[in-house]
Amino acid sequence: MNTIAHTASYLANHDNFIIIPHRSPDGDCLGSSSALLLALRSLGKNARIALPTPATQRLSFIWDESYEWGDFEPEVAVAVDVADTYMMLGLYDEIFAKAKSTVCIDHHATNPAFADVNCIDATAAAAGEIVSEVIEAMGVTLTRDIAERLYVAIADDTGGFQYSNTTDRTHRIASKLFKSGIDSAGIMKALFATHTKAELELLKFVTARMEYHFGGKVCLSWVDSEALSASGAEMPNADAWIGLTRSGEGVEVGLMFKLISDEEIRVSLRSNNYVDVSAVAKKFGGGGHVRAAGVTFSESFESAKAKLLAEPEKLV
Ligand SMILES: [Mn+2]
Repeated sequence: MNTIAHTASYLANHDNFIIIPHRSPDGDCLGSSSALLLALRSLGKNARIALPTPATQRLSFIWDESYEWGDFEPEVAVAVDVADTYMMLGLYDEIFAKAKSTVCIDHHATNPAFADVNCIDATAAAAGEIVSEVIEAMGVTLTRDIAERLYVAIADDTGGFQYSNTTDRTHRIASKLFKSGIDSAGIMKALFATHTKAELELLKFVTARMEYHFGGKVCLSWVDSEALSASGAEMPNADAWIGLTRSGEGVEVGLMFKLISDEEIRVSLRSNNYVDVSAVAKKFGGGGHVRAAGVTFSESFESAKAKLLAEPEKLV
């Protein structure tokens, strides 16, 4: 594994970067990627971001079209917050595998270290914490734009500093970001207290469909094309309500099933206190963190549900 210092000097000694976040980009990977792009540009380097799937409206305030990958020959591909190569979808073959050299900056314990330079730290609450330290080690001045993107990254992956992954390191880094004049209240409101009307309509389906299992210790819900078309929402909007599945009193594990198609079921797993959902996800080829993980099934909803419910049964 490579250190922050090594990664920082590697980036400082190269040029023409393409930064790749994971598919369905969240605040952590988009905030970390855009902060890294701005930091590299402040050193006079070329940097672009290639998105495996588009960013949602929720995060548009940290995105600029000048970041977008277009006519650009990259030398170094940097995967940010990408737990494994498949999370880059087609961009892995198209860009990452073809780059002269590769870097991976990530905080997933399940990351197999797939790049030339691997800066992976599973104790970091967000990739944004690691990117903050890499940027500092490169000697980049923390502008308000860079600091706000790093703050979005860290706030999003810690649920607004609420989750158990939040540490003194998280707060120390956040404190440094405050010194660059960030609008913390505005960012928190945008991330956690603002929903589109379609998202709120979708919420009706999510709560109506909630099922409890194992004496109320496991709660699940599901979103399909019917719920999406009735609410006017899109599948990424379902992510706004994943946390609700574990918010019920007495619930340990929350499961949100996203029915992408008849044969593709994507499941988000969350836990509160003692179930390691990344271990559960890993059994079916997925991965993630102890309290937040994901897995994709290539089978029907009923069959994916039966398989997954057999797992928490052993754990809760
Ligand atoms: Mn992350």
